[in-house]
Amino acid sequence: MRYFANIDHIKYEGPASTNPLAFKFYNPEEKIGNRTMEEILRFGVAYWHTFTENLKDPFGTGTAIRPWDKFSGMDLAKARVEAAFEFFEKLNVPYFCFHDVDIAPEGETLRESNQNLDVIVAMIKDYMKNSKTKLLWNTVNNFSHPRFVHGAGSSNNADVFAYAAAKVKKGLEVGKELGAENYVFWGGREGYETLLNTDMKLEMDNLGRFFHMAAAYAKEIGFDAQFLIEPKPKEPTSHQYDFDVASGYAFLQNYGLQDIFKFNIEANHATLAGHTFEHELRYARIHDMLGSVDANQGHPLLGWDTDEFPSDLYATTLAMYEILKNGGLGRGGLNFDAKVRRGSFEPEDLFHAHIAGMDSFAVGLKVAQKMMDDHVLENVVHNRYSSYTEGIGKEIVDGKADFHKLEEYAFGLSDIKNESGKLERIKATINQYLLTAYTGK
Ligand code: XLS
Ligand code: NI
Ligand code: NI
Repeated sequence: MRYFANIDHIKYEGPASTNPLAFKFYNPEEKIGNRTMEEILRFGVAYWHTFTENLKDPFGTGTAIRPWDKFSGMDLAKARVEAAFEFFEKLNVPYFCFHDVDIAPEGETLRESNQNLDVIVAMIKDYMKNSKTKLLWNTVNNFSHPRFVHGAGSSNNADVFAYAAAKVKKGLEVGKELGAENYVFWGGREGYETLLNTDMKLEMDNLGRFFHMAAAYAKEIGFDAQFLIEPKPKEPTSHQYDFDVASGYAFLQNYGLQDIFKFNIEANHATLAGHTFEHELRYARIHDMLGSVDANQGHPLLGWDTDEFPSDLYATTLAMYEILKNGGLGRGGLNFDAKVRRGSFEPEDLFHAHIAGMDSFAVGLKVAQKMMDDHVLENVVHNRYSSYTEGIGKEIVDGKADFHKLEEYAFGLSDIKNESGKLERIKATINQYLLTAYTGK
């Protein structure tokens, strides 16, 4: 307990608290329905943004002050593990997530990288024995190193395909060793810069092969984590193959992978794809493909993956509505794939950021649950589609109508009446719930 010496355990103190290092809304033990907030929200800390990130941007070097940065190499990697478990305990968070290169430095060779990983994984395993914090998911970074310049599983270079496969093989072994609930594939550089030099069909077929090989190996070693694909439309390549949930789902179906994978949905990736966060969650949910969530938010004025901590209560409410409708996240969770701003460089900011995010989702959970208890949106939708519960509408959904029947019916219509969608009224009602879920007034 030495990296955040001035910070005590973060406790729930309620909405009236003025202590910045306390939860105002996230009360882990509070029951919402028959589960606690902790059980429903399943918060996770992203190792890369919290312990590895130095807050550089394209115009300047890193600003982050991190007490463990006085070390280097493997000593730095070990110091980060100590800092991480101190942070997890003080924040009282049930999960964490990492890429291979976040926890251990790459060596000169693949073998050396794996040896570095073995040392740190053993250390993490040891720390996990005395910690409640478990591994939500791990993954490997197959995008930063120059060898992945043209992609990994979709690279034009078969040697790179092999190298990427070897890294995932190790990643699966690490996930098994640490008892990961899920294993994530974010496409990194799996896409193209230009079609002019790209064999799209071969690249996509190879990606399909890559995923099948990964699944086969996980089965072989008895690693039963849920596999997750994390869609993102652009950045770093101009087109990424896992553009959004809909295109990812089509890909999975094309390659016979739909029963092996679910989706890890990131808010900022949804908005980059021109969707709302709740759209992506809904699309996955209605196809029974919602696996886990990377909780963050984009900046409304910036067009890239800014990975901000979630603070927009409207967004967290609509996200939690989808998650509750899904019956929860199962083995998934809410991983803060989010980083503090470059100007928020003090170690304490890491706590403030997570507290803000956790409180925001706790509010979203409570408001969404209350709206569901009162059937607010369910009633709206039920009434709006009532034409399909009787008469010709019922015949359509029951499969008893054809074009002849519908034409005959249409000839008999004298005037067609539509009803208002009442969007403004619905939004006003949501505001009412947002403002009263805690006060009850
Ligand atoms: C990048 C992604 C990445 C994944 C894990 O935009 O969000 O951080 O979550 O590789
Ligand atoms: Ni992510
Ligand atoms: Ni992202």
